[in-house]
Amino acid sequence: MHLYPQGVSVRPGIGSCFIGVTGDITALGVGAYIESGHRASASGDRAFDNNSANNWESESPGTTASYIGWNWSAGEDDCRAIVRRWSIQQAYNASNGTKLASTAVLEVSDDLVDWTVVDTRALNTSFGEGAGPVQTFDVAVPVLARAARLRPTALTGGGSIPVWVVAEAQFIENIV
Ligand SMILES: [Ca+2]
Ligand SMILES: [Ca+2]
Repeated sequence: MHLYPQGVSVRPGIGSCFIGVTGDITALGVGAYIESGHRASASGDRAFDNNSANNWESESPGTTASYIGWNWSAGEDDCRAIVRRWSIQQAYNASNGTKLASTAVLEVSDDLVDWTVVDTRALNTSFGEGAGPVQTFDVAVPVLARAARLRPTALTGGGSIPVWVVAEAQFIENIV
């Protein structure tokens, strides 16, 4: 007979990584970034380099299929994570030199083919030059998965074709 101590958190699922990590679980040496594409000199690593002074910029033109994310099962890694919280900094729909509002969708996947929407948030784009605020959101019903990504629900543009710009993205496992 085994007795289990009270108050010990038992995670659902098998192969969950980052147990006990309450912060950012991107760029911890496990997995790799994923992206739909990028403009020249604005590759996906820029969304995860903890430097808000540089940005990932989607392929041009960007679409609602444009995304930036993280795969915890890339290469020889085989991890799954529960993204309970995520943050984004300085994300906007860029068009013709203007920062337009955007809405981000958080999706997770176990096979990087079928994606499930787990959160949708309108982003604050009312900032001027320089780094915008870090916006952090909780996921109401977190799902264990191998990968997570963020993409815009719409991209609009005036005089030039739109791109989606993200200075920093973080996927956070929070057991609190
Ligand atoms: Ca980070
Ligand atoms: Ca950056």
